[in-house]
Amino acid sequence: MQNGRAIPLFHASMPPNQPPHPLRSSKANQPDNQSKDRTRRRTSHHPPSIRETIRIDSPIPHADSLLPMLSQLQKTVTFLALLGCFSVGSMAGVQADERPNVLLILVDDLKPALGCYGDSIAKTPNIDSLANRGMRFEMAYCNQAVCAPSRFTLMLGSHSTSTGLYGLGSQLRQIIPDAVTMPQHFAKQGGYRTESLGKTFHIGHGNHGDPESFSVPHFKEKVIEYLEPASTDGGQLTREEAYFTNQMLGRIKTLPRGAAYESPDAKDEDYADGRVAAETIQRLQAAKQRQKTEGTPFFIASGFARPHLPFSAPQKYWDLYDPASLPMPTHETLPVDAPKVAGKRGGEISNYKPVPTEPNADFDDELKRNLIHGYYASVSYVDAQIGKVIKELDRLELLDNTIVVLWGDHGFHLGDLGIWTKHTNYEQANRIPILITAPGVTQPGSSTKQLAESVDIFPTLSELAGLPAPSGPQPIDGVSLVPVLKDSSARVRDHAYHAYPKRQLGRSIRTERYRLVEWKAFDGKGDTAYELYDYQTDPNETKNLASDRPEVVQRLTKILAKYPAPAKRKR
Ligand SMILES: [Ca+2]
Repeated sequence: MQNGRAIPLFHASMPPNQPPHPLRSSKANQPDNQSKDRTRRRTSHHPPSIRETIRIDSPIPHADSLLPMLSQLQKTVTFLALLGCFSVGSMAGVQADERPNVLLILVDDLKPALGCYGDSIAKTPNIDSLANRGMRFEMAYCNQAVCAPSRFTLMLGSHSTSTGLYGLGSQLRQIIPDAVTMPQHFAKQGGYRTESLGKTFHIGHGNHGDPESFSVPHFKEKVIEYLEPASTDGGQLTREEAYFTNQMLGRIKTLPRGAAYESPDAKDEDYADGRVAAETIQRLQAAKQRQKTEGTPFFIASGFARPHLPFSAPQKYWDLYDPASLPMPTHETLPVDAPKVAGKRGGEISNYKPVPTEPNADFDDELKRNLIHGYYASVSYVDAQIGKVIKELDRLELLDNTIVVLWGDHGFHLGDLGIWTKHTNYEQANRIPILITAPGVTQPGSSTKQLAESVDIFPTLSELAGLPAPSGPQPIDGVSLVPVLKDSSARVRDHAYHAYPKRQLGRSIRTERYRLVEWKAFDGKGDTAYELYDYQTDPNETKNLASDRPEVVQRLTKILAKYPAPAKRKR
């Protein structure tokens, strides 16, 4: 990757008396002593062997030697930009004292079922086009495969095993009252105006979001939504609608089940994601104006609900797919020798009709096909809404000074291993899309096999915006991916970590080749069970190899042992 080209030029475009800015300065990627100390403290959760052996500093070894060249380069930089000589997005025309804007796109339950991730079924031209603008992380993982905890890991930069925020109803401000979330950090350290639309923090199951995180009131929208009267037995409050609107939480099972999917002839804006896209467009227009008149950078978190269940999407998105050619699950049993605790039956999916309510009941082929069809239709629906937002960003000429991140909060089982939805430590529930476009830093259409976690986004965006690294008070588990954004072959970590609490807590290490899961009681007492999967020889996780490959288990267990003892479950 030709990362070296952009950095000195942006460095050069900065008046010498300005503080260094990471989008334009390689020097800023070399932490000063104070921030080095902070880095050490905040990454203390990571195995020293990894932290100490991987260089995460700038790929430009002698950035300071470029300083005498600044004046000359300064004169030429605009000219070169006008000639379109840069292979990376240009920041030309942006004043040095301006910080880049951030548009954070959160998509609920989105696995990499996207064209840009090689899914040949998915019709996702807009997300594919976004991927073409920046870097795609091929091996990105959530830290816990369920909505609320996953969003906390993103917004805090902390693993759920570090904070104890494991549940859908976990209350952030009760557990860490003074937590500084990513948008708070941007507002406090960078003077950003921070806004939140749709599903950003999880609302429901007793949770009410986090108003403290944003400069203006949250634009709230529905997650569970129906247009067809038949979907709600004629307009009744259904189970999942009640969960997501904090109603009748103690009596959910007395309510009727809503439909798992519907496909009315409807407009995009008839559902929440169409309205979130329309409102995001309005906010971008206002932000552009504000930037002109007041110089205020924006951090807009725009959260989309689909492809979360129910698969309620306009008919035209269902029509993009031929049901007969959809990929049906081929391996529908738990891996051979997997511990029972690792599996998942019933739960969320059973709260929708016509899904069987018996946890161990098999789904018939028609139901499976409809659910898979609904998932893909929902992905295409959300893709179209995201496309409108990106188009507006382009029209407003904001793309050159706006960092765009697309993130799925966790993956999704579509019948593989006999599992539907999420809530496991397996690949399909934990692998997520992460796309990052950072003007002047990322190469268009680049990709990397760097293992990345949700917790990495907070330190990454902070560094890109020239802000101090996040420092808590919550424990910071993420590392900045900026070296990788500059050079796709750079490495800042050699594994990803994720966890899921069930009767026991399952903590997992995912390397490029393997996944180890350790199942243990929260208090560490009693039996321990291990799962080991080799994705080189068994990509579909058909067999637990823990007893066959003790040397690999031992090696990965040593990494896991260096993480702090897991926090207790709290409400
Ligand atoms: Ca989710």
